[in-house]
Parts: sequence; C-alpha cells; structure tokens
Amino acid sequence: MILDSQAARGRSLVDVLREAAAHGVRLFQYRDKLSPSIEAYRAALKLRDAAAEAGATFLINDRCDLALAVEADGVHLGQEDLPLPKARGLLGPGKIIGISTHQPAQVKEATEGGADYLGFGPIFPTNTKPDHTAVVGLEGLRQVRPLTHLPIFAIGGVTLDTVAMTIQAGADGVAVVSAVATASDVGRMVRDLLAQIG
Ligand code: 3NM
Repeated sequence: MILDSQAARGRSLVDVLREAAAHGVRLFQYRDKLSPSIEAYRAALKLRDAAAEAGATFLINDRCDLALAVEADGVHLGQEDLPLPKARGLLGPGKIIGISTHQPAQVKEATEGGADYLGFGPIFPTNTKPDHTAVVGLEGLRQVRPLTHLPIFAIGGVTLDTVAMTIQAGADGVAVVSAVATASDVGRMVRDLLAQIG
C-alpha cells in the first residue's frame, strides 16, 4: 500500500497504516511529492514506528536521504530518481530497493542492476499520478512477466474490480493509492482486495 500525503483526504496516515496492517497489508510505501523535507521527515518517522510496531515493511518513495534519515527498510525509485547503483551504494546491501518500470527495457535494466522488486504500470488509467507514462494495460504486463524473476507489483488504477485480473496477468502483487485512500472502510477494502488476490 502506498501512503500518499496528497491522497489522504484529511485522514491520519498513521491511522490508515495501522488499520491496513491489522487487516493484512505487509508492505507500505510513504509517498510525499510536495511537503518540505522537515515535514516529510517527521511524518516518515511516525509511519516507520507504526510499521515496525505492526511488523510491516516500510519504504520511502523517491528519496534515499529520507530513507536513511528514518532508517526505513528501503527506498522505491522512479525512473527520474537516483540511479540504482548509486542508491545501492548509499543504502547498502541490506536495504530493499524497488524500481518503477513502464516498458520492457526498463524491466530488464532494473533486473540486471540488482533491484529487489519492480513496480510496473500504469496498468489502467489513473488520476493519482497526472504525469504518468502511457497506460500499459494487462497485455503490457503479460509481455514483461517473462523478462524478470523479480516480484512485480502492478500499479495504476488497480481496484477491487481489476485486482484479480491483474494478478492473473502475471503480477505478484499490486500497489494501490486511491483504492484504499478513497475507501470509507479501510480495513474492509484491504480484506476484500486480499481476498481477490487469493
Ligand atoms: N505510479 P492509484 S501509477 C504512483 O505507473 C503511481 O509507475 C504509477 O495510484 C506508475 O492506485 C501511480 O490511485 C498511481 O491509481 C497509482
């Protein structure tokens, strides 16, 4: 689950994390594209503690400095963030590094470069990331599946209606923002999504 400061709709991200973890989410990413560093740092510290209490893994989106500062479990890099070898050098071998990919060449490059997992998308249209690259569709996911042994988390417009077909097309998991951020009952949405994944 991606905890996005802009998609929080006034809810406390710590509360959302706790509830989601209680209902089965094991991996969280804190995504904050706008806040000043000091605010992102304070928020990330609280989320890291809450994730640790819940026994869940906690990653920071984009920023190695923030991941190091709060001793997160790792970082999730976009194609415009630090190069993978540089991030690995900063974080060390023990941390998790995931990479967002959007086309086959990026999947191959991230796999050869030693990423721990891949994001791949956007599978469906999404309003959460206005500057997203071309929608790849389920067919795009099927095409990249054989190119990597790494876990693929499908992202972009994944909802309760589309999660099962996304897994069916070759994803190991899904990453969601709005499916959970817009849910009136976070715990129930998490349970329903996980039930579809099987
Ligand atoms: N990355 P939602 S799509 C953060 O394609 C992000 O790499 C994408 O939000 C990519 O679950 C996306 O609300 C938005 O569609 C995901």
